[in-house]
Amino acid sequence: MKITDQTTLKLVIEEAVNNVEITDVHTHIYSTGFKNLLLWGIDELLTYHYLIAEFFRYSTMSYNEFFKLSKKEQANLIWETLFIQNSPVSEAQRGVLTVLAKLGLDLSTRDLESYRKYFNDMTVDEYISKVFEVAGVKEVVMTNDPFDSLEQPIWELVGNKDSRFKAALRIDPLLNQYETTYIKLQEWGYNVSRNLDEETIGEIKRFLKDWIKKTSSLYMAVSLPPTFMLPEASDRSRIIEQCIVPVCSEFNIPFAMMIGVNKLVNYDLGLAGDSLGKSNIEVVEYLCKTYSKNKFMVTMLSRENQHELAITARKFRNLMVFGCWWFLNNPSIIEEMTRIRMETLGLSFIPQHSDARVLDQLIYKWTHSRKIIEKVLIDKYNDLLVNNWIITKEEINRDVENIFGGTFWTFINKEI
Ligand code: RAT
Ligand code: ZN
Repeated sequence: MKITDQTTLKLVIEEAVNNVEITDVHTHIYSTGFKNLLLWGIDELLTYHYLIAEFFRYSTMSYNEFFKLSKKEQANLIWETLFIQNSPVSEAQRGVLTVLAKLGLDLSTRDLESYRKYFNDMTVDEYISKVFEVAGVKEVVMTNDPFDSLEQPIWELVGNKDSRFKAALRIDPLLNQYETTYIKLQEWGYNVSRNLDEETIGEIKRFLKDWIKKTSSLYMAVSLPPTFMLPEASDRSRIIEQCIVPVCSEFNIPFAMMIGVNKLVNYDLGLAGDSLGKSNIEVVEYLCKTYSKNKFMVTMLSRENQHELAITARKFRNLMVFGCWWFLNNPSIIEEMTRIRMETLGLSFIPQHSDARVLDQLIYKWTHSRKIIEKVLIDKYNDLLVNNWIITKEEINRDVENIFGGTFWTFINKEI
């Protein structure tokens, strides 16, 4: 179907974006086999660490006192403070409302207990299917940490049985705290030492290969500080170049780098205490150039890095830019970043991931992002129409399928 006017164009784009089934390339949710690691329901939604940080903007309660409370008590306090005593206009606050509204709950009552009851009446299996359906998500990539003492035994015993959930091997401790992590590797039977001698390098590679196979990971991933540099005389630099890069190459999987987090600038806030800083784009250039047969997925946390990251992806086809990470997940910034990327890279990038930590968040993260990406697409296709470039419905569907999942899968399966 050829589209020759703006009204039809808008309707066709809206339909395509609303109906597309998403592959969410980075989340923190898990299939049911992972038991309590999968967070869901209203109390988890309200105690999301983004909201804990926002709660302390208003509250004078001590951090300690707050963290001693039960989850339900924390949720009550956050509801009262961020939703009743103040209007919930921040993106994370608005997100809770979008979830409840999309689930069909009546927000006019503001009755937290009745919302609790809705979740209590649901089994987790029913709820996973419900959330995937409402969010229009067909599959998600988890964050799988072999160093997590709760997660590790699950992989040893059960593993993942739900094909809607895919794995990604997350190796922060190996790259960011090798000085303590090597002891764990020793305990698990890998003959590593504090010094990265030849045998240790071989054993770290064996560890990585074992876990890629055990989890069927689609990519290896790490989050990194703004000071991340490479090459340099550090454990991290050596492990990346001598272990990660060759193992990723052997399995033809990308190395995903999430760059720019300053951990625990406020230690007392725990997970809510991390911040950000501007990072070095040179490190991305170095890796993409030096290891041109390797694939890299990169997202950066600072707004200031976004333009140069998009430009770097023009220079290196082995680089896939993805998502509006964490503090960038605000509508104004998502729109800006999506425009920069589309104007620079066409459709050859992954505009968004949800980063959902609570299952239910798939609903709001994707409801909000779909709308923004749709708005940018309408503008961009309109620019084509002005020049009498007649686009078809099929072409729009193809493009939308790609940016919401196809591009990721093509990159995963591609030999560079
Ligand atoms: O967005 C978040 O929830 C952060 O706490 C992090 O998990 C971040 O997304 C990460 O993957 O390190
Ligand atoms: Zn994350």
